Amino acid sequence: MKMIIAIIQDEDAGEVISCLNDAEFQVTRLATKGGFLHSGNTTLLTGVADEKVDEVLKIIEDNSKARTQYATLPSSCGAMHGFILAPIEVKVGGATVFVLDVEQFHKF
Ligand code: 2BA
Repeated sequence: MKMIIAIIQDEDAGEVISCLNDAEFQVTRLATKGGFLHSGNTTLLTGVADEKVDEVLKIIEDNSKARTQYATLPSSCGAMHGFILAPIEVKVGGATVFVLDVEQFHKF
C-alpha cells in the first residue's frame, strides 16, 4: 500500500477530489499554506493499493493546472531586511506529489 500526498492549488481541489471520488478513491483534504508564497493551498492524502498509484497520479495530473502568480516578498536578508522588493513572477503547480510506502493500515 502507498500513501499519496499531493499539494495542489485550492482552485483545483474540488475537481481533483470529485474525480478521485468518482473513481472510488478515498481522500482526506487538508487546508495548508505554502512556505514561500504564504498563500493557501490544499494537501490531499490518499491511501491506495500499489497497483492503483498510477491511476491516482493521472487523475491528479490531469486536473491540476500550473498558474503564474505575482508575489511581493519582504527581504529577509542583510541590510535589505524587511524591505518590500519588486514583485516577482512565480509559476505555481500543477501538483507536487509524494508517494510513500505504508507500513501498516488499520480502520478500527
Ligand atoms: P510555496 O512554498 O508557497 O511555493 C510556491 C511556488 O513558489 C513554488 O511552486 C515555486 O514555483 C516557487 N518557489 C518556492 N520556493 C521558492 C524559492 N525558495 N525560490 C524561488 N521560488 C520558489 P511549486 O513548486 O509548484 O510548489 C507549490 C507548493 O507546493 C509550495 O508552495 C509548497 O506548499 C509545496 N511544495 C513544493 N515543493 C515542496 C517540497 N519539496 N516539500 C514540501 N512542499 C513542497
